[in-house]
Amino acid sequence: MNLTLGNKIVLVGNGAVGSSYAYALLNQGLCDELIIVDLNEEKAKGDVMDLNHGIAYAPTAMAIRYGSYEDCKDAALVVICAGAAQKPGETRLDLVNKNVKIFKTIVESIMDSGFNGIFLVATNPVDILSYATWKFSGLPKERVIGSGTILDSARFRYLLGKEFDTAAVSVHGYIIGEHGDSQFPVWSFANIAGTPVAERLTEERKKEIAVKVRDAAYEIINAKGATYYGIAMGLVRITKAILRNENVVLPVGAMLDGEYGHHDVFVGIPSVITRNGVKNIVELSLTEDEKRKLAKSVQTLKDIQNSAL
Ligand code: 6V0
Repeated sequence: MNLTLGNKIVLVGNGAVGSSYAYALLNQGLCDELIIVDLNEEKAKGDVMDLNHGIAYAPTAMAIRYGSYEDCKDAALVVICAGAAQKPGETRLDLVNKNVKIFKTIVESIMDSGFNGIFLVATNPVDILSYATWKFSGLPKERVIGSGTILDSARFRYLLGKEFDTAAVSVHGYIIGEHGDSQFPVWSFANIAGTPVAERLTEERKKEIAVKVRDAAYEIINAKGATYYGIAMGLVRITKAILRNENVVLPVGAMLDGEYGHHDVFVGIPSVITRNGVKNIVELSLTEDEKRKLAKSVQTLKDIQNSAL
């Protein structure tokens, strides 16, 4: 990557997720410049004004303005939250064809600007659209990151934290695979301060927790129409890992290239994140059952990928 790039971020898609991301970014003072691009120019300009009125109380100064794809030229990071959202009763995968089309136009316009940074993708179905971004952009796989299972893993850690009355930050565990119905928790690695949690839970309780994590989006969408705060925090966490070159392990959407025996597919998987994007994928020693579940999740994604791209 071009390390002369500063920490300018372009946000494409300023709906519920995008605007929550912008707000979380402002609160954490992570970049000097934030450009917002959206088809709905009026709403985006309104948000730009509103966000600017919070700068006096933000941790650092930030230039926030409405912009265009031309602004991606010297951006370190382009975050895409644009597209159609999941409707009640609709699975994430139902959205695929609609959003692949939108992404072709968006990603090609971004690349036409001369963009040479990192893509972070949140739009659903996120694993397929991360793959589409990689394909349409022609960038090395390391420079396209999906939000993957960052949110699902946070939901998992939150629930385990409640279960054991321990802060979620002290709970370590990953949901891996598709950001969708075939995802699963890696129980063999879930721990609090190195102490495995699986052996302290009944099979029935483990199943309940996994289902609660998997179906959380449906529950929230039924209650309020969309989910956005949790994913916004997850996106900001990934943004921080990139811009601060953290070398931290996060469960993001990364391209498997032989890891876990799979190729040519983006899935949520623990990965080391740096200023250059995905430095490497962490290969957990999965149990046979977990390997089977990952293979099933990969196959689900590949079937859609093959028909949509
Ligand atoms: P929203 O509130 O409808 O916002 C979508 C935004 O995209 C709107 O502002 C549109 O104007 C804009 N838009 C649409 N087409 C274009 C285009 N061609 N160019 C520029 N802007 C465009 O949806 P919401 O913000 O709720 O969700 C956005 C996406 O995030 C959806 O696909 C969700 O399913 C997805 N989510 C992903 C999550 C994850 O874990 N990865 C979590 C929650 C939602």
